Amino acid sequence: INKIIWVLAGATFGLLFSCQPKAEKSGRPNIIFIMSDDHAYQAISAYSDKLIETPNIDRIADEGMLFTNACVSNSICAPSRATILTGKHTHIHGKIDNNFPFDTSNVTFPQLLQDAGYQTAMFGKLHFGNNPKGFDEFMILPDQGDYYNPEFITRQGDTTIQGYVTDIITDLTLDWLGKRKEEKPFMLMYLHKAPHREWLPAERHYREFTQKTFPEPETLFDDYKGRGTAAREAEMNLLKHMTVSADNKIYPEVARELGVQEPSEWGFNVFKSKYARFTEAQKAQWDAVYGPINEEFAQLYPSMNDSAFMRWKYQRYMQDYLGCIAAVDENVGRLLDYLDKNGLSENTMVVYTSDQGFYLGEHGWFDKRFIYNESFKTPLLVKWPGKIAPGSVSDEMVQNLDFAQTFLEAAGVQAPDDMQGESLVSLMEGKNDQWTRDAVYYHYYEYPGFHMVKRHYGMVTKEFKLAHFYYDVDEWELYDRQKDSLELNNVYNDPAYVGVVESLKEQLIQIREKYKDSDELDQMFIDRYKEKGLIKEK
Ligand code: SGN
Ligand code: CA
Repeated sequence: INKIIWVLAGATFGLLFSCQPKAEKSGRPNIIFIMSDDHAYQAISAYSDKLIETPNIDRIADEGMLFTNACVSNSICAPSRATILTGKHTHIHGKIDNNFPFDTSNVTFPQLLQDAGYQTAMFGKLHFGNNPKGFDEFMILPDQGDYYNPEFITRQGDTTIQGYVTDIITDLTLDWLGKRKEEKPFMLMYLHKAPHREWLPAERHYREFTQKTFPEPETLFDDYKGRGTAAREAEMNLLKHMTVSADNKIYPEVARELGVQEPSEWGFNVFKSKYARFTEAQKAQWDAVYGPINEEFAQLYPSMNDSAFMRWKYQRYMQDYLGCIAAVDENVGRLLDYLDKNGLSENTMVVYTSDQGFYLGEHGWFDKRFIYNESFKTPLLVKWPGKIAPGSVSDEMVQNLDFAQTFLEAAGVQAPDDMQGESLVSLMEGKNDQWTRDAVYYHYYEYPGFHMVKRHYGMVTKEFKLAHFYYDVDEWELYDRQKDSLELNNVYNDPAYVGVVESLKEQLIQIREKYKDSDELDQMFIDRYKEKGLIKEK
């Protein structure tokens, strides 16, 4: 009997003890998903140091893996975020553009992780028009959010926080990390608003960045010859469509006085509403740096020709855009330091990515949306000590579609059969032979709409990119990615590519079937635009 009592006592003690372990026994990893909004891979020094040094973001690649061929399936904000959460293409989860709200009956990976005992939290920009599901705690920006003194939506109500958005989102994130229960693993989504348009840097970066001059991309003065109607008609050219006030930060009264042709009144209104958000002290800091820029512009503008104006706009754009990145990089450093200091680095997978790529003057453009490289590719850096060898590189064609299954596999949770991506865990572990996908699918819908990029779908392999632009055109484009890395020559009608076109079109039919996309769905989404009055019937 004594023996039995001792065994029972031991079991009870063991049970009690196992209920309060410091860290979970099974060792399931924590997951931190860091995503910025519109952060081009060209502005991360792990990819290229032509424009900016990002030592903190680069640490993730130094300690882990750099993906050099990561891409999105629809290069626009909310659709990309919905794909990340659901592991499905946009025509399946239904969030095809920024206009329609996310259908919250979709199953998302955070819900599955939460069900599996993960603590979950989201801080920053979501842009869904509704609150995220599957999170113990969240503080999100309404819609696009603001750079200065931003408002946040929480389950307890809305609140405004004074300061700069990138710093605030990090403060909220670190605060939550400090308060979380240590006995459970966590999945944290840390989602920056920066460097989204209208590119307002933190005050501490105003001076440094506005004094810099950046190298111009070789296609800044692209004339769009050799491509189709879509490239020519897109409204994202620096000279023609970037606003001198909201984007380039010339005060509306200065621009008016000079008679600058603004693409629309809207640029003036955006500038005024953003400036109005500043406190008096913030206005003074702004004026101290941007005032002299305005004075200089007033001197130069009367004698500027188009190419000089284009060059000036490019520099102004880069100064503010890259200034925003500087704060993102510093704050990523704060988070990584926190993990190191608190013994969390070892068992945490840290991902850095963007909701899509972005044009930094390439082809004369800003914004995104196209299947062409700068918007299609997205940065992806991942560290996961013990699993990913430091300093490794993968050039496989991975997609934002793959995150959900990756995180579920890392957490040991079965992914639902209808998710459409592939877990990246084997690639991370260096088991490249287990990776079989060699083509990815792409589909963009938001047309007519901002920046007027036509609807198109396509397929991309390491060698080729095939795209079909439809709705108000019926045009095909083919790029030879190895011979034409700048994508300047559509070779769809080049006799040398007849065989390639034939075989890729066949593969495109198959990939559309594989992902359950179809002409009927394309039409259904067009009809949705008509019903909502987003397309005016002729
Ligand atoms: C805003 C921007 C656009 C941008 C869309 C979508 N204009 O409308 O330039 O393409 O957001 O961006 S702004 O000057 O008002 O910011 S997304 O990242 O949300 O998809
Ligand atoms: Ca975006």
